Amino acid sequence: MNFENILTESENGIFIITINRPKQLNALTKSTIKEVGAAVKIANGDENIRGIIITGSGEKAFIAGADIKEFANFSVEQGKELSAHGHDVFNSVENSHKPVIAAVNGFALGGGCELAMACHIRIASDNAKFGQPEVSLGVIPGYGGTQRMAQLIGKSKAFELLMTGDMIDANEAERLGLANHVVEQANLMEFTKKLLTKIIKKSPYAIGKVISCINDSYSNDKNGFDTEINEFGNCFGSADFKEGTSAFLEKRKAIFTGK
Ligand code: DAK
Repeated sequence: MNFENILTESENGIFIITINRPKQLNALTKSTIKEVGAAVKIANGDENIRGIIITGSGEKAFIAGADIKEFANFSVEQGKELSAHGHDVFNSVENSHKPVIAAVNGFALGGGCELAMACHIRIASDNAKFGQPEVSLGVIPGYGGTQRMAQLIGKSKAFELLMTGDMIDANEAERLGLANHVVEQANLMEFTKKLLTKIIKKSPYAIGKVISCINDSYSNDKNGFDTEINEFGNCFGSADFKEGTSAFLEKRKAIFTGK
């Protein structure tokens, strides 16, 4: 598939999605969001891919928000329609059964911060800045930011960040639990790939179930504890469980298939 606004590449089981609009600081247009959704779907459908990294092009920005030029003249209906579509795409990132890591290489503002928060893990470069400046523009976060920010850093700090529109630096993001790690920009991709490589060597079946269980604990219509009981049981019927336990007993490295 040909993309206009993103680059994709795969190496050693990792699919890298790079938002590629550096002149606009990788601001998200409608079609960019659509392409991200399509790329995540491709990665999830490819059995050679075991994990996904989302990053931004250049050294300045991960994503500096939704494209303000594009949404400046939206009507109420267009706003709702686009928000619903964005939610579908960002939910597909969060619910991807393959692990998704955001390599945040600079500004992660508005929709950019929201996309990073939809990922399972965030690694920030030391120049990264996070924020939800929507209230400065007269809107609120429209891609899950009001929900995921509170889930990640707690209600009190989420209120402050979303009501002031302030940016925070990478170290503060790490302190608040928004970023998992902060690394020098030059090492960002190497560190992120190393972490993801460690994860994808584990059972893909079990990793997918960890994702469902944690996500279900934040869902209104599901109970994460029930999901855990159910999926824990299901693990015993998986080829990965047989392989993992056999490999341990035979003192060798497991070769997981994800089945
Ligand atoms: N949209 C469009 N262009 C952007 C942009 C953005 N969000 N952010 C930066 N750019 C463009 C700038 O216009 C400039 O373009 P030229 O003037 O060169 O043509 C270029 O990128 C470089 O930016 P600056 O010259 O401003 O660079 P600085 O280093 O001086 O400043 C900055 C960097 C990140 C602090 C600054 O660019 C900035 O404040 N950017 C805007 C940040 C922001 O407010 N982002 C939007 C957050 S609100 C929706 C759902 C969700 C949303 C909206 C609608 N619907 C469902 C409808 C979400 C909204 C948001 O994300």
